[in-house]
Amino acid sequence: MDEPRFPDGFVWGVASSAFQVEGALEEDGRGVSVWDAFTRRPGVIRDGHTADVACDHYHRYGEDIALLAELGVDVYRFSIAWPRVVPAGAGAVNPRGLDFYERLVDGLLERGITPLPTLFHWDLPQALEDAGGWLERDTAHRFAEYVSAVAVRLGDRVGAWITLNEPFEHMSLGYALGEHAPGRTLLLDALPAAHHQLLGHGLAARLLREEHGAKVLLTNSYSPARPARDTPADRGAADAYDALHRRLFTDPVLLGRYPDLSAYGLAAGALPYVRDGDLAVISAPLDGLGVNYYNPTLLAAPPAGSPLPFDFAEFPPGVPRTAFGWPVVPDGLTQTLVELTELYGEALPPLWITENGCSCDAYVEDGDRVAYLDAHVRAVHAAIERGADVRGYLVWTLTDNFEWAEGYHQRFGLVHVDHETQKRTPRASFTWYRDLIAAQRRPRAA
Ligand code: GBH
Repeated sequence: MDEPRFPDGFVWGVASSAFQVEGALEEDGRGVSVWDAFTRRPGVIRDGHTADVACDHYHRYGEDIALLAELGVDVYRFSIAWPRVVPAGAGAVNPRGLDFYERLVDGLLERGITPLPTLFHWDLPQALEDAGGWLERDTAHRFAEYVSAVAVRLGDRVGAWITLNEPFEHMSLGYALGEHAPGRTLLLDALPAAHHQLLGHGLAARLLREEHGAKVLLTNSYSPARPARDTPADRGAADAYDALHRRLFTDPVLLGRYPDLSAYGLAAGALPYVRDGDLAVISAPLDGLGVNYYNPTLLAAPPAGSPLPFDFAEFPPGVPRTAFGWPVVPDGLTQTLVELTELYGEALPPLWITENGCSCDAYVEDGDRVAYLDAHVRAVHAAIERGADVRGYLVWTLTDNFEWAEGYHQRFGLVHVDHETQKRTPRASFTWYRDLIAAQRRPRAA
């Protein structure tokens, strides 16, 4: 098949996050985050890996900017660590923390790369977690204060911000299932962490737009919920998962109302922690919706006595897998983009693929990753042809990094990192992506 041609002005980029790459956890006055504490608990991270050094990006950011420039990306999505900026989560701002992001932003701008910072990618200051974390309403207000401090320093150079990364994953893995920091296992009692993250998003969105004239995006993970078998019970399970995974984090933002979770056996009718006026804040105007896509989710009816109205099912053995074991299903990305377009209609802002990529074991010759990325770029193009307004595509991620509970075992980078020496080695996928970007920029044949 011919190379797909994307619309003029389509944006290409890569994404990363602070805790996964920076290291230097104790430098320049950074406070402790929930992930610092979690990675020190025995048995929660594969092989006891920590992110104390990660990719040493805090010191090697210049080298990483040079790699971005070589790649030719338009935009770099990174995240700002709240504990560097407000070490205790509330109160005093740490100017040295902001200095680092200023150096990074200035370095990007010098190379003509647009910075796209995420303001929260899961590294909550531990002091706030000690006070209840995202289960507490207060955390939303502390988030807005931290965002304000960042925008005051960087708002003259940063035109667009992503408030939150994947609030569903943070709620479910962090507060419901205990697989991520802060390691709580509250199951459905984790739901306030959804509302308070969204409230924080809304408060931050309002101040960024009104006080700084900035554009605001929210990034969710989208994973089409597919019934394992075409039976009413499995379709019901898929609907319930869809309500919890997609609609709970999209309806309030775009439509100003929550889905009725009780219809899916997920919660009592009213969510008691939702106060009058909250939904007006949460549905503040949005300039773009970030879509992180890895794979669809297959759902089956739950076993008797399950606390949840769905059960996860396995894709059939014939479906290819990444090194992480995740199924490779590119048409799920087209499906997600087309469904968002059809379901939210006029209420949907432009879409951005803010993460897509795969784990692959290869040192440099990562043909599996090239195949994965190529198929997913085509899937985005197919969605555009079917009417989805997609403005950009960002690969997860530039360098191999600290992959949360998997430690350094999963390698998602276009660039290999030797975690002993910190040596960066661009892979075949780096060259492939560089060439794709260059080809897309060439003027069209008349
Ligand atoms: C993102 O989360 C994060 O934003 C990023 O920090 C992270 O490094 C990156 O992805 C890679 O993990 O059980 O086979 O169906 C991804 C969230 C949640 C995506 C679980 C895939 C299920 C795979 N993911 N999910 S499977």
